[in-house]
Amino acid sequence: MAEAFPDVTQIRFEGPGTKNPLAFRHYNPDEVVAGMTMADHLRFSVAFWHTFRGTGADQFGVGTMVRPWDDGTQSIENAQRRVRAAFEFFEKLGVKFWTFHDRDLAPEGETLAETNRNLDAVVAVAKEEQARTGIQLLWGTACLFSNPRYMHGASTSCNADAFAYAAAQVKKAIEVTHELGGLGYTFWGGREGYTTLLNTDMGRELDHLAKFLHMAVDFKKEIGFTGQFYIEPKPMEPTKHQYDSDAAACVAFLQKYGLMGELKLNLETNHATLAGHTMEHELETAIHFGVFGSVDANAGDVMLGWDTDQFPTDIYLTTNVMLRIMKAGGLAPGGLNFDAHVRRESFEPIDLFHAHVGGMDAFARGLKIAAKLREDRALDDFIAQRYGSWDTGIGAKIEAGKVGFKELEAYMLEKGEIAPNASGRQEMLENILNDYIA
Ligand code: XLS
Ligand code: NI
Ligand code: NI
Repeated sequence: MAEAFPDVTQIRFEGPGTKNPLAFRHYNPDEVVAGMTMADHLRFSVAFWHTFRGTGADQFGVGTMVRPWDDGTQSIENAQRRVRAAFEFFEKLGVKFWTFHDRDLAPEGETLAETNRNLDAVVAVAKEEQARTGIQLLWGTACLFSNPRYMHGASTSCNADAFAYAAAQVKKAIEVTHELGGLGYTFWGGREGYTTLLNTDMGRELDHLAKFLHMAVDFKKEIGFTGQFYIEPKPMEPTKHQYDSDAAACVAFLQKYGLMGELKLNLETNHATLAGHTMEHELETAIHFGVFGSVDANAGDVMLGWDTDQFPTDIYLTTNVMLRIMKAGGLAPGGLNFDAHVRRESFEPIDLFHAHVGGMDAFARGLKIAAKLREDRALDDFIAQRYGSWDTGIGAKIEAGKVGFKELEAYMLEKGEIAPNASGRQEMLENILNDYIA
């Protein structure tokens, strides 16, 4: 097959001064930062659905993307050619991981059996390309939201047959993920939610979602798939209320249904902001409850209230994300998956490179800044000192569980008033952060 991107050779690190738009200014894969290579810290992954299936279509118009390797047909040959083009892209970009949905890879057939055969034919090419390049599958997933059969949801549908079909589809998706040596498998509940409670038995739907995940866990163990399972929080879109609305809601769900330890979270920036949270809030929550898994690296638009899935370019964001990832002890076996697409107006193949190079450089800068902040304890010392009252005296007794309300009443009756409060120094800390980002 002719090259899909003939004008691009390997993207290389040229350093901050370069004027070459197709070079890294900051991402230098073998450079060691805080004891680990940048490649190992960042574990970049390309999302096949956006980068190789995104058409640029929106509610107001048809697609705009020019993709010379794609003849626009639903043929298996076209699907296989697309996979080869994708691996050429991954290689030239220099990423080590990719992700896909079953239906991005191969077209649906007339029957489930034919659909499964189509998938196998394309997975065979992906397997060949993985072996040729050494690029690994970060996670696979199933598309349980596009086909009209899932209009009421998949595992949370009112129609039991939809649950059964989804189970068959996920079974196959886990099998091919296993076949490709995937490091994980993601459940994003595309339509697992509702649009009105007037027609919804919410408790029953939640029970069904849990049942579905338990079946998936059982099946995974049965076939010896050891990859990490993830659920991906998102509060809305396409439904009005999605059940996995944010990290905290996911923790409550996993706990109630006995799934803690089986699933971790794949956190996405734009989903955090849709939920009214910062990405760092979602990361802190997941880390605290022991369910941090992987990241869908993207960004929303402050002016637009939907999942615009843009490439991350904001250094404050990448710094804050990398601070938490380093705090969590790293990403592996997760990664930074660019669940992001180029704008409708950026329709040429080369724009795919600009987008990913920019996202990778933004994260490389975030990593270097976060590493320096940590090394200098520029924020950590302040936080430790802020909580100093808990290290000795009454604070230490409370933390150790040595006192109750009666002892605390006696303590306060004797002391009369609390020790003076100290300033939170937010503005000073913002200035320190700016110093490191500059
Ligand atoms: C959609 C989700 C989706 C998942 C994979 O908003 O982010 O892309 O990551 O199904
Ligand atoms: Ni995502
Ligand atoms: Ni998303």
